[in-house]
Amino acid sequence: MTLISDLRHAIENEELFIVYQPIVEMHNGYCTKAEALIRWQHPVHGVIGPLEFIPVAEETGLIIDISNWVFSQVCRDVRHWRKTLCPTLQLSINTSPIHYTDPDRCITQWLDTLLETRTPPQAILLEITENLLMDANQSVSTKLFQFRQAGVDIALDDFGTGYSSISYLKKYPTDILKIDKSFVHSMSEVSNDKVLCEAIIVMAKKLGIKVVAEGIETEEQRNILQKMGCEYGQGYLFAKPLKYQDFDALLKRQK
Ligand code: G
Ligand code: G
Ligand code: MN
Ligand code: NA
Repeated sequence: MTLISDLRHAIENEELFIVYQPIVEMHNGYCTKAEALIRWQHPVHGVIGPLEFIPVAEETGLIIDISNWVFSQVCRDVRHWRKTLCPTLQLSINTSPIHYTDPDRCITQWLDTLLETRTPPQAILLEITENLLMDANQSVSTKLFQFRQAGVDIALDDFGTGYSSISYLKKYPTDILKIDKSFVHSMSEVSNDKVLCEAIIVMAKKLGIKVVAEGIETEEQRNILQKMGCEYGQGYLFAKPLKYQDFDALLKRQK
């Protein structure tokens, strides 16, 4: 398939780029975090989203090079923005299960990258999904704790989909819980989802875990979540994923 051979050259041809979606503090709208989301500027097909090429990258092993590239880019960007515009900025990176299940891939290299580039570990947030924890083995757990020990925060992404096992919160180091957008969207219609949402927020708070609600599109959703005590919000209401220059401009405006 040509997508695979094209993807092989995407890094060296500098066709990959990162967009940053602001994560704001609910009470004042101030952006102190952002999620890094990868895009591929294909020379023929235009911009291709991660849902189309990340699975291919995972199957072929190309994900290792791609993720290493993402990690270094994000380190470089967060260092720059912390120095110039936002000293407390934290950027989050989506990770694939293979990074934790394959011995010695990525994880140790990423810790080295942090040291070599003098990126403060607290500037980085690693997003993991419940799928990873579902069939987690010792190696996964060891690596998560290694990161945590180094000072990198861990976020549980897409919470509310999948199995949402509460036991994960006890068993694995979790600093941030991201409530999935499907959950946020059904909140206004289905009252059960609203109750569950509030329960998740209250529980997380008691465990000392911060909550990010994803996919906030309306003022109504924002107000409900803020009343429930949700600390952070992400979604089109605040901002779409932004190109480097546009995110830079946003940080300048709010400085
Ligand atoms: O931005 P968008 O909605 O198209 O992202 C779709 C999915 O792709 C998200 O679930 C996100 O977790 C995943 N994704 C985005 N960027 C990356 C990345 O750099 N690495 C990995 N592994 N997944 C990513
Ligand atoms: O799976 P993950 O949470 O990593 O992916 C986040 C995805 O959600 C990104 O691809 C992003 O483009 C998308 N997204 C971000 N904000 C919104 C929103 O307000 N509404 C919807 N429908 N999607 C969003
Ligand atoms: Mn994510
Ligand atoms: Na999500």
